[in-house]
Amino acid sequence: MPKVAILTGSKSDVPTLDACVQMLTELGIENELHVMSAHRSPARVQEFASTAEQNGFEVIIAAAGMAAHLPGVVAAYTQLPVIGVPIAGSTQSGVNGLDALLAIVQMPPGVPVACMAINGAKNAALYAAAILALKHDGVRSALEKFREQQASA
Ligand code: RP5
Repeated sequence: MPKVAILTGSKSDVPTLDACVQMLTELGIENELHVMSAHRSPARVQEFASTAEQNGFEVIIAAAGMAAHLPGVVAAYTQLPVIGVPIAGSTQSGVNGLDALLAIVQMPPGVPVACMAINGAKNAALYAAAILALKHDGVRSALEKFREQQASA
């Protein structure tokens, strides 16, 4: 099965990403969550992103709050699809993730990232699955089953 990387800018973001890990796991998609920051540990981000494809990852989900440049920096170092998740974190900025949403959605032309809703961790997993379903029949079947169950619930 394919492998998805979930990167996030801080340990404080991890609880918000539980829904992403759960959804990927429910769909049978192997996933790894790593904390790394575009500004606090930029070398780690560069190393991970530039070797992600050769390490077997097919999609990267990158979540961050505030001035959320992690998805864009990751996308600069890889041609894999990058799905950004703006986080409304614990920090009392008063804007509830709008800062991160605008930072992620407003990528200048040339290096795109997808952008989910604020704290849209579950949809990031489902969007990653939709990309993988183009190539992996097992993911396509799992996604179809999920949609059917969701409709009947
Ligand atoms: C961002 O800054 C992180 O993604 C997090 O959402 C926010 C605050 O980080 P902490 O101060 O909680 O580590 O880089």
